[in-house]
Amino acid sequence: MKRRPLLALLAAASVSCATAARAEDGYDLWLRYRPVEGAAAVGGVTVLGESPTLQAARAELERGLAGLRGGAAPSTRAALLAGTASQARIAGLKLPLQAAGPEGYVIRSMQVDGRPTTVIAANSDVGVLYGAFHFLRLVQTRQPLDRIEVASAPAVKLRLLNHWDNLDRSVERGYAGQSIWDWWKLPDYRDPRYVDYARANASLGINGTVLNNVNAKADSLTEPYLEKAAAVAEVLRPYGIKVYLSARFSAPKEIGGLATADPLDPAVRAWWKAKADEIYRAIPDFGGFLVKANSEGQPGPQDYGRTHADGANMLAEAVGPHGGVVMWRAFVYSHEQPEDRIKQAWSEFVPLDGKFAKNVIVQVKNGPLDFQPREPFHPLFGAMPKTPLMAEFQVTKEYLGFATHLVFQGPLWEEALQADTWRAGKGTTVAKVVDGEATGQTLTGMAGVANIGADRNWSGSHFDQANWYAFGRLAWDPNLTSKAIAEAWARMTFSNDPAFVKPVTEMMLSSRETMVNYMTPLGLHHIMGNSHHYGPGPWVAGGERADWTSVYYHRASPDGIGFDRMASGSNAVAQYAPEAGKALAADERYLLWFHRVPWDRKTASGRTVWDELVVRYSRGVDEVKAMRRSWAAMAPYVDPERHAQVAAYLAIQENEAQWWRDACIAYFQTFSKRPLPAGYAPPPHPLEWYEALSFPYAPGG
Ligand code: BDP
Repeated sequence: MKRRPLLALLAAASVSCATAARAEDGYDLWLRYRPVEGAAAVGGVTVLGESPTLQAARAELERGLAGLRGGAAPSTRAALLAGTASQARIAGLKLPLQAAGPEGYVIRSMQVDGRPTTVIAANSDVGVLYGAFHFLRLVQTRQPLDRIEVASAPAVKLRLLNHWDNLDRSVERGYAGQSIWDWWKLPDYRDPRYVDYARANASLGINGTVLNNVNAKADSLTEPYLEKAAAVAEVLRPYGIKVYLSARFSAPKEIGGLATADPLDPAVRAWWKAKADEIYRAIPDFGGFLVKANSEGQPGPQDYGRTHADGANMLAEAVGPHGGVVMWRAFVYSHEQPEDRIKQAWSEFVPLDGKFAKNVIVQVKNGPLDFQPREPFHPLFGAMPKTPLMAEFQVTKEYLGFATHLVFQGPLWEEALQADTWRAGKGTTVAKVVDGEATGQTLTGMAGVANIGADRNWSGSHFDQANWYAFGRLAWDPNLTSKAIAEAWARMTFSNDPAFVKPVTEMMLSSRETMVNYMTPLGLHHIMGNSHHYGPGPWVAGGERADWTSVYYHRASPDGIGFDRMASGSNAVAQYAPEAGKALAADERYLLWFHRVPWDRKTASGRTVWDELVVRYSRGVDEVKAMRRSWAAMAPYVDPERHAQVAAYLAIQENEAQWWRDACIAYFQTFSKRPLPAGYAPPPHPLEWYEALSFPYAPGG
């Protein structure tokens, strides 16, 4: 080999240092605090007060600014002053703190004692912490720092993660390794990672976390596990994050030795009261219970002929005196009911409107089925005005390609939140129901099923961190655009360079529609692999219940395809306000959700339904190819370690998009009996080949 002259080698090394940042493993999330221009102008940090929360705010500002300044000293000409209105120096500034409420903040550039100062002020310590993170975001994303005028308060009260984490550290539908909650070693060992978890959540304004799976074990409510939960609560408390637990409805029988869990039985009620008292002795600021009852085999009040309200109210009575809430899930369906599965929640809950105790909030998934790539919004939003209602989104991507598909969920959630329910006239968006504007409810909330695990990068993939991030930002402000969220995240997580930010933001924003194209175009739904939900499975039939199959939902036959949910069919459309139902039924994105149509029916493009399906499936694959190209061009802006992992995952995604396309086309063609439109390649394998694939060890099961 010819030796290169030393000089050339040195030059090459310095170029690669300047362009590709040092290797990163993703642990730092969007709180990387790498040097940015402009940070040097920020003055030294003064945080008034010494509570643990204020100490956390000070530590974050110091850590963040030290990193952002790249080791340079703070500017001596400017200052940074943070504190609550209880401090005379802050009160004296007469900032408009009224609107900030108990958790909001004001950030202002102003003269204080003759010096240009950035002031972060709030009514509470946690407001200061949230303000500190907001300020750091401004620096990280290179916003102008000399004329800041920010006032922000959360639109919803409960901004929660729901961990579907089991006591053995497995995570239901988790694709990021084991649970971060190391129950075995708690309470004695508190993984330092819990602090970083708290910091990341506080940076978004998340203020609660349900530690255990909704498919709960009663053991979580026993003394040893309460001690463990109390240890976690202690770590999270300074960051404004309350701990909640999923409660198993039959716990009084399983761990209480009672013969029944009937919510109207006085002994059962007394048991829950005593249990709640015990919990609050261990965790004085315990948030409350999350309950999945009478759904998918979980016990519940209906086992005793009682209603969801009877069950929820019993628990509400137990935690109420301590200020706790009960989040009662509306994700219910039972096999005895022959009704279209997507109608069941509405049928069971709407008659109970107004019957729940004040501290009960009904938790409703974004759509009426189950976190599909695309669903219309859940008809319960706006249909229970006398009941607090919170939205549940799935951050983990159970139906969206697990951790290896790059799918940014901002657009999915934005679509749901901005959907018009029409319940109090035009413009009654889901967001307005969720934040209480439409109903006047003051107990409001948003829950995200966490995608966090023990993987070094937290979420199983670098881009899935964006989904955690987006959920938190939307919980604070459900009217944020997914574009603004994607852009801020991309800047903080990777690079502020416009040559990076623009294409990557575009890739993120179109990624959801791309996934819909290669998985479930034109309103198809629930056609994934059985039980593990990995990959295509439109042929799934039989088994213990029809509504766990694919054929139940797509109903393909030689005559056509789709589920008739109009008046001629299940009439699920009637669960919406008439204007909303009309709009949804006319929207081609939901064609096969609401209608059963012949294969030759013309779509908006002028193509038949069959041709359009093939075109969309193929487009989805082409779009993933384009994502790969666009990511390949980003190499100069990203450290090699993260760049390579994203690139490798995109290759998996392309293969799997192709697999979805080919398997679905092979399957549906057996009914459509039509050729593929000209220029579209036939699936490389016969249908049987796809059907024979099996995945006994898919993660998240
Ligand atoms: C479905 C999941 C299942 C959950 C259920 C739920 O497949 O694992 O237990 O939702 O939300 O999406 O309770």
